[in-house]
Amino acid sequence: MTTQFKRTVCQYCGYLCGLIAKVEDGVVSELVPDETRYPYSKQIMNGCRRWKTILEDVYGESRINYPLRRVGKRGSGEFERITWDEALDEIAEKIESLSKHYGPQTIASAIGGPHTVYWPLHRFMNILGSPNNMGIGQICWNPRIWTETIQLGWTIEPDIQFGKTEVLMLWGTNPSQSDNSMFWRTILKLAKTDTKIIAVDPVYTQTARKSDDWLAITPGTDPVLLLALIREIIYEELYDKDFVSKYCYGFDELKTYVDSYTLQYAADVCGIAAASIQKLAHTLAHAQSFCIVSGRGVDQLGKNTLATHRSINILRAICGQIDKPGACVLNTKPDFVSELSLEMGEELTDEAKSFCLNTAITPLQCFKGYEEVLGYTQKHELALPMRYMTSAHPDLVFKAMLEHEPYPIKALIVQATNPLLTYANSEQVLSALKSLDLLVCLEHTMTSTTALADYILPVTGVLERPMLQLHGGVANLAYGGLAAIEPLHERKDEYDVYYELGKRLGQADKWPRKTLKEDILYCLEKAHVTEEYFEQYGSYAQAPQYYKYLQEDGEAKLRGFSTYSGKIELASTLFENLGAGRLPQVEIEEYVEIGGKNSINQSPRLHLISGNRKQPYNGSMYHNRKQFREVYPHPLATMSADTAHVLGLDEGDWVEVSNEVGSARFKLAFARMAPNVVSVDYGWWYPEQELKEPSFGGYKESNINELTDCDIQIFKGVIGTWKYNALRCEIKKVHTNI
Ligand SMILES: Nc1nc2c(c(=O)[nH]1)N[C@H]1C(S)=C(S)[C@@H](COP(=O)(O)OP(=O)(O)OC[C@H]3O[C@@H](n4cnc5c(=O)[nH]c(N)nc54)[C@H](O)[C@@H]3O)O[C@H]1N2
Ligand SMILES: Nc1nc2c(c(=O)[nH]1)N[C@H]1C(S)=C(S)[C@@H](COP(=O)(O)OP(=O)(O)OC[C@H]3O[C@@H](n4cnc5c(=O)[nH]c(N)nc54)[C@H](O)[C@@H]3O)O[C@H]1N2
Ligand code: SF4
Ligand SMILES: [Mo]
Repeated sequence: MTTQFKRTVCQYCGYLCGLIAKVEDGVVSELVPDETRYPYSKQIMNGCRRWKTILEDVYGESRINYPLRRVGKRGSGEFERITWDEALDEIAEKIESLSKHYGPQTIASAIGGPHTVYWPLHRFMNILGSPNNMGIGQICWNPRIWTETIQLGWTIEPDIQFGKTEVLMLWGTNPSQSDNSMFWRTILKLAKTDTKIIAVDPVYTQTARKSDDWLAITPGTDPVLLLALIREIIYEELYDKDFVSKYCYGFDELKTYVDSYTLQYAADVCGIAAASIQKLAHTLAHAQSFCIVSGRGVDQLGKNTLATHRSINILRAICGQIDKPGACVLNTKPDFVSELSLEMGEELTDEAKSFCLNTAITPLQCFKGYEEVLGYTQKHELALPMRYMTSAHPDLVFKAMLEHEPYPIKALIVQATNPLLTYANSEQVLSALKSLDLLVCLEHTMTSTTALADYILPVTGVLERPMLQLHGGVANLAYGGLAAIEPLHERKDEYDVYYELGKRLGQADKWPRKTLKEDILYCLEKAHVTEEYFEQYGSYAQAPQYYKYLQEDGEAKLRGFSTYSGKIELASTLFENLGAGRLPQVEIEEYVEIGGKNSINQSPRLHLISGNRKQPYNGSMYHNRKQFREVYPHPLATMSADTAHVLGLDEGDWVEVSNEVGSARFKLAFARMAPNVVSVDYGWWYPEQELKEPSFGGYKESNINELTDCDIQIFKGVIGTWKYNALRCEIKKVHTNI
């Protein structure tokens, strides 16, 4: 028997923690955390339940091991095993004939969160000539990336430093559940120091509990709070005058604009005492360094998402907290090959771009918007990843499937997402998927979505696949690890699937390298990272440099910021040209309707937060792990005991949460939180139920996306962000268990 010890990584969340695999005759018999690799900590590894299920996942019953082709009616759940050649030949033929008939834009793709690498898919689609990739690009990551790039010239990272960061604001994020790793450990350590931690969240989360102050904001009203903070800091002359006059553009306009955002107005709208807002403004303005980390709470607020991110950047800027130790650091150009080069953005022709559905409807998030911003960032050789930043609006893609307007979309490639559970408006998703001529899913397990597929392709994952996290190439930071074993059964890397399909569609010459590992090593080689180094250490990072805008940039000119004006954009002509106003535009009427004040509403209309993160689940993943279901057996709807009692509800009741879009059922739990708010888990399904029509794994029962919508008529705007938070719902007791 041969025994080897291989360094590899867990791939169940973005940290890619190092593991050492004991491999006996090609089979992993044991996994132990790699103590030499970042972000190792005994507490993290002990506290994380996910990596302990790796062997059961890789070798167990739940994985798909062979290519499958649908035999029965779509949705009948009947599939037969076929060979890879059959699968790839048939899919390539179908793609070719649909492209010939309708143009390549008829082929779309759907991606999910950062579970894998997407650039091989994007490369395939760029060469194929379709602009239509949809995913999470309007409601996760992009809003922050767009606003930082437009206002600050590039993306930033929080720079939390013990002893330097005086105030840490956790704005609409709950790392105790969503991170549970290094960042959460850092917060726990910071909580024991003098750093003041402030949580802005309608819910008194575990994160809020570790904070010094908790601001129980009314959902969706964040930009009002921010503009009031900005007003107070400006009107009390607490802002950094030197920094503002030298490096910021549009201060006078800003000052006039925020005039109406008084402390009292914000208090009325946000449900936070005026004195607390005032105190916060002064705390921030007097802090040597403050750091703001925002999350999903503000990324999913419809139009107010843009206003929130813009206002956060303004707040940082007027206090001089940009590219400064303990506050935030402007990222630098990656030393390795950028995501844009890996995805081969240059292959997408202008004609293909002209079929982008977003242009004119979401004028920033489209190729035109992308290229305009690229024009500024390129001054400093910075480039955002193209396919993420131009990702198609799902409502437009689904409507093009259903109504064939402005042209028909007939095929969808689904990679690492479960749209029937995680995309907005599950019923629209279902009808759209049913209408397709070709639905291909690259998956690990059977899901509600794969039940609708024509072909299900088994792909590799943890232990079998090398991985490199590049953060879209927006930072000079890359990390990952190699595979420990060869792919099991007939699983293939996603890369191989696209390369093989590409070859069948005449793309052979366009793929310079032939495997995922080759491309990963090629990418790192530019930063002088060898295979041996990568295997041993797994990461590439450089120490942050601060105050880069002061560096000389040829001819003794200061570097400044790669924005429209060369300064930090408090007011933005670019946003104005795109139709989003020179200063953050706030939508507020509907939030006030339910009442932001600290009184309980007598009407049954509530604020709905959909998408509470809970360990050990991730989105719709891991609901098939028995040991997880034992610790966390039910989908929860959480509200304050006071609100529940007014509605005649009690803890443990099964309730139906509903609105004009749909309904779903949850178990009621109590927590300390703002009045008139209900916060509901997302991604819930019942894999033990039949995976075929009509149940599709119980996708309807407790799926909060039965109540959400991404209707472009409501959410059109520069990015097209829709709402998963600050929605409306009603709630009533039901007498059936699930
Ligand atoms: N366990 C687990 N971890 C995950 C994931 C998962 O599904 N499960 N998903 C991953 C993904 S894709 C992402 S994007 C990240 C997200 O990570 P986070 O951004 O940390 O997401 P949440 O943990 O949901 O925290 C969001 C917080 O915002 C609050 N909130 C809701 N509405 C508002 C509002 O209007 N204003 C303010 N200020 N706050 C509001 C919520 O109450 C909640 O506490 O998590 C990642 N990590
Ligand atoms: N209501 C509501 N909806 C939301 C959110 C919310 O807060 N509220 N959050 C949104 C956000 S921020 C995000 S990021 C999305 C997340 O949405 P998704 O990414 O769709 O979420 P998951 O349920 O984690 O789906 C992952 C799927 O990919 C499969 N998978 C895992 N790893 C791999 C892999 O390596 N390769 C392949 N091919 N498949 C793999 C899993 O088996 C699973 O079926 O959900 C969004 N939807
Ligand atoms: S924190 Fe847990 S799930 Fe995330 S990579 Fe590390 S071991 Fe895996
Ligand atoms: Mo996300």
